[in-house]
Amino acid sequence: MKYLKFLIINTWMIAAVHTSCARSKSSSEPAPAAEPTATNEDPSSTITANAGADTTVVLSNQSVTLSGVDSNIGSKSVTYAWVQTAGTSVQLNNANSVSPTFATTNIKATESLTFQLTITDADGVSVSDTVVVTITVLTISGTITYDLINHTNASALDYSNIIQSAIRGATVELIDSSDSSIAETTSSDASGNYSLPAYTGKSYVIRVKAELKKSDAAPTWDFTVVDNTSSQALYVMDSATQTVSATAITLNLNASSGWNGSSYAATRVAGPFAILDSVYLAKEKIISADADAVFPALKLNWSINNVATSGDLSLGQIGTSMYNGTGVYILGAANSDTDEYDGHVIIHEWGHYFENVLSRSDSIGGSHSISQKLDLRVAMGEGFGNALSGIVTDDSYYRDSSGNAQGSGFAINVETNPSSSTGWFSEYSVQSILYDLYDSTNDGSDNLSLGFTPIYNALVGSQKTTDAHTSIFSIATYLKAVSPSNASAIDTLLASQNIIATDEYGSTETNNGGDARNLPVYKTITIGGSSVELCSFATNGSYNKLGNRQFIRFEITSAGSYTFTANGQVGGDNPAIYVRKQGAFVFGSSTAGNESTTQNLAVGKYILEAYEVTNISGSRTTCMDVSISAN
Ligand SMILES: [Ca+2]
Ligand SMILES: [Ca+2]
Ligand SMILES: [Ca+2]
Ligand SMILES: [Ca+2]
Ligand SMILES: [Zn+2]
Repeated sequence: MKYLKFLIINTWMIAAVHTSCARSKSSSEPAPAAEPTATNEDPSSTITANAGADTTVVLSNQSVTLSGVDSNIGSKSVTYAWVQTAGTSVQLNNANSVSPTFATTNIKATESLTFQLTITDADGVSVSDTVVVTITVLTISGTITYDLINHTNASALDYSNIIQSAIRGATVELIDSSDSSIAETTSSDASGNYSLPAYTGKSYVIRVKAELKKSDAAPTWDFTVVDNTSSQALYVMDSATQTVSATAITLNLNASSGWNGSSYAATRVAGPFAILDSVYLAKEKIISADADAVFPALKLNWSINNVATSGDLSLGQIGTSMYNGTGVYILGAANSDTDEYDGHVIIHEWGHYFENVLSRSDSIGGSHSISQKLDLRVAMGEGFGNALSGIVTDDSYYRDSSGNAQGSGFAINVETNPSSSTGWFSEYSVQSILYDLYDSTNDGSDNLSLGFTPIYNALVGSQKTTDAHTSIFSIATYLKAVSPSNASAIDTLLASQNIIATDEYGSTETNNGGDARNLPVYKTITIGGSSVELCSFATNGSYNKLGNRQFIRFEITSAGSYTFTANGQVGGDNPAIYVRKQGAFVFGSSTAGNESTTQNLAVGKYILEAYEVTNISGSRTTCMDVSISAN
């Protein structure tokens, strides 16, 4: 503490110890050692400044008052000017008074603020002093967890082994009990820890939201777990009321499974947080490959009423866990099929969202299983979803629990390389290839450990703009292009699944899936030339199975009007044709009987899909002649 001239003791509102004073008449004034010149002045004309004593206050909703001192002013007229010189900026009210105030509402952690008072007299002589105000912030902090139920080796839920696992990245709010307003918001960290600054003397509820949100700068995301049977209300977990007095509060919260040993007897609070944590893992995996990923908003709809019956989504009739192009829906009906703890199922469906918004999928969806021969677009999408669930979790076992007391289930090891029904039409082949490309466990023909980044780069790069349909041919071609040193090892892996991918069209493929009519994968056609024969058949099942739909690739080199015809060879045939460009719908024609349609097309490469309409749900072999002519 140092006074320039005459020390005059005053009272001050904030009592403690001073720091320093300084005086200046001008910026060129000598250091204090030279100040004795000022002693020639009339003492009564010399002013001093005292900004009050350093102090500590506990954060509250009360404003803090600074207290300057009227020192040795005598009859002089002086002005006061307070400025903040250190610490998080606060708004000083009445900064030109002796005792200004400031609010601490933007102080979030204990810190010291420094303020300087300058008193200037009518002669322009000014003197200054500083004061340090330390704001002690009391927090409510702790760890948030949910009851994680893992699987038995038989893929049932293992209620004898419930682990309290961190709720990571979730929004945590401090709700002011007096008016239910949101006082503070944060997110839990990767260990489930949170900390919120609270005001002494107030009461709060801690609310944990089943959401992952970040919107400030890339990467950004917006994932929410909502109840589709309750107007898509967001799931939350609230604490008991906490009153802050003189000390910080430690408050750990756990979302309970609701399991009482034999059934779900209480609210299944943990369910939405289990879903959220699978999404957290998936999001983190993408960010590991792309630190600037921007995820469009996604709602994950879950309810204990979500049953394996199709119908009204708002009643829980979701049919199966699925992505419908807008949202993800997750089964939740106990004693039938619950999926909130089946993380691979959730990540598989999230993978369809990823394909839709950040990559590209031309899949037409529909029912499928790993043993079936599928439309190549479906095989790619479903195989990718299964592979992604293994990649994200670094657990190759895709498990789906179900049944009474969630006591049964099945598993698919995506690491397993199938030995039968292999090929470009098999999701089993696709998932094993994609997983083997990623993983570092060599098995079979797998000697590759590319990690996720090259797969991600192919998915969000060339796969989005392929002129072919999205398939194992396109992704494999682009993976070889981005890692040419691994091209031959990738070919070896593909060959072990009876796949030859020399280009995105599979032009040199020889595996016909048991029917010569499936090759080439994309037929070619001469515009204005002879018709091309395609055969649609359902020997592998209907709608989305291999052989239902056949493809022709063609290129328009001159924009204009073109006529497309598809004529069945037998009475009763009902062909339909669709044309797409880089996966986007251009036109479709599906009338009774044969098709003939005239369309204006821009220059570019297109894929024509033709099929027998009966094969959407039934079985009929229809061979048709397709032609394209310029008008
Ligand atoms: Ca399940
Ligand atoms: Ca591998
Ligand atoms: Ca492997
Ligand atoms: Ca037709
Ligand atoms: Zn799927």
